[in-house]
Amino acid sequence: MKIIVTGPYESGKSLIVNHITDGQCINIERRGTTIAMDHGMANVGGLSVFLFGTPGLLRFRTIRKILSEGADGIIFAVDSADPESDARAKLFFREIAFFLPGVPCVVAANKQDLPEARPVDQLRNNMTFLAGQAVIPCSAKTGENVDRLLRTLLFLTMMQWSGVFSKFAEHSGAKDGLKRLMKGLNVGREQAVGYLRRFELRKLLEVQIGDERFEVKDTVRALLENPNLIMAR
Ligand SMILES: Nc1nc2c(ncn2[C@@H]2O[C@H](COP(=O)(O)OP(=O)(O)O)[C@@H](O)[C@H]2O)c(=O)[nH]1
Ligand SMILES: [Mg+2]
Repeated sequence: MKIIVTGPYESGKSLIVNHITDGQCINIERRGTTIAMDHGMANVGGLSVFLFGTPGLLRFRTIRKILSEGADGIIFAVDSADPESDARAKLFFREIAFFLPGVPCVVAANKQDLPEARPVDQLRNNMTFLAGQAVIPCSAKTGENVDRLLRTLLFLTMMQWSGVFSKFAEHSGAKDGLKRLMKGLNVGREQAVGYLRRFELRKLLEVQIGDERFEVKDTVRALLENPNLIMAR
C-alpha cells in the first residue's frame, strides 16, 4: 500500500515515518527540515507498506502533489501541543483533500507525550475541519499508538477496496483469472488490468505472462478475505 504522511511543518511527519520503518528510511532534508521527502517501507501483517512523508513548508506544494499521486491512504499529522500550528494544519488538510479526494485518512494527534498536549476532544473543538475523521492520539517520540494508527488506516483502505480484494482472493491462481475478475467486478479488460497493475506494484499479487492469470501472495490472502485481521494483534 502507498501511504502518504502529510500535515504542517514540525508536526512530526518525519519521526512518524522513522518510527514505522524502524529507522530504515531516508529523509531528504536541509538543516533538519524535509525539503523533498521521507521514504521507507514496512511490513504490517504481511502487507507491504510504502510510506512517503511530505515536506511541510507551504512552498513545496508541487512536491506534495507529485508524492500524493496514487496514494491508497493518508496519515495527517497534527501537533497536539502547539495551537499556533492549527491554522497551517487547516491549509494542509484542504490541500490533501483536493489532491486525494475520497482516499481514507486517519489523523495522528501527535506529541501526546508532552504535558501541554491537547486531548482529542479539544483538538476537535480547535480544528473543526477534523469533523468526521478518525483522530488517534499518539506519540512518534515514544511510539505510543503509532502502530494502531497505521493499522486503522490500512483497515480503512482495505475496506474501501474490499469489493476488488475479495475478487482477487476468489480468482487467484485460476487459469482465466483476468476474465473471471472482469465478470466478477462487472468491468472491462482495461479496468481489470488497471487493478492488477496497481496492486502488483504494491506487492499484493503477481501477474503472470499474458496477464490472463494472477496470483495473490500467500501472506496477504487471508487479509484480503477478512480485512479485520489487520486490527488483530
Ligand atoms: N515530544 C515530542 N516531540 C516530537 C514528536 N514527534 C516529533 N517531535 C519533534 O518535533 C520536531 C519536528 O519533528 P519532525 O518529525 O521533523 O516533523 P516534520 O517537520 O513534520 O517532519 C522534532 O524536533 C521532533 O523531535 C512527539 O511525538 N513528541
Ligand atoms: Mg519532515
